[in-house]
Amino acid sequence: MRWIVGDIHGCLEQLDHLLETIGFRPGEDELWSAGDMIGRGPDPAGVLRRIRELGGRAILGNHEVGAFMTWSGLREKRSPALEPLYTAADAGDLFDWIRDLPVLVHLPAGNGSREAWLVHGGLRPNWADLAAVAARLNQVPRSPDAFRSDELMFAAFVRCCTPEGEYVRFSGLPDDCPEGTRPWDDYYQGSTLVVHGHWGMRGHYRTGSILGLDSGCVYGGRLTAWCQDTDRVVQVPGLAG
Ligand SMILES: [Mn+2]
Repeated sequence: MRWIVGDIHGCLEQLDHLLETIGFRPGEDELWSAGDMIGRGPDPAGVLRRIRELGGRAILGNHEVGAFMTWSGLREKRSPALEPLYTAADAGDLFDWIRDLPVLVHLPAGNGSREAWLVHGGLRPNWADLAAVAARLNQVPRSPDAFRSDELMFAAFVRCCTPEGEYVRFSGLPDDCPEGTRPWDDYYQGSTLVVHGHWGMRGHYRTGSILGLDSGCVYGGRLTAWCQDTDRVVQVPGLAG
């Protein structure tokens, strides 16, 4: 079974609870994070280690982008919640792994299941050939400068954007997108399912071709996982407020 988990944000206990609840079988099942494994929550290094020790995979979320930029000296902001990661004995290893995480991933269909694209924030309106975009965004080894690329930032940060593909910093509800912008998925014309995280205020939702998995675990919401093979959604309670 292939499981995709929404934004974990350093909530190791909740991740472990979720894995136990779904009966995750290391070596048999496949684990994916939809990005934002770290940031805000209590144990960022623990979450990264757990995912890696289970053979799990992940895409880049905006919190991984920000943390990597701080780690590599590209930005000064140092979030206190990430100190345990910056000072971990294995920080070098963990950041080497983060540096080369893909940004946009195609998850092939299994037995009767639907294929999907996985991205943390969303897709740009003018991205027609997603395989070509993924090939650009997922190129490794990734140079630190690649973290500043418009396309990479868009995929990891967007919630509301213009039809031309300019995103705005906004974290409220989809109906309240700033003037001139709409939720990125309003522009999506494809029929392939797109699975994303990043929009905790919107929570877990499903439309015909979009599946949102960020249900605000670190804000006292829930941690959500979706099984691509069975189309099952499982949730556990998030960090207590
Ligand atoms: Mn995010």
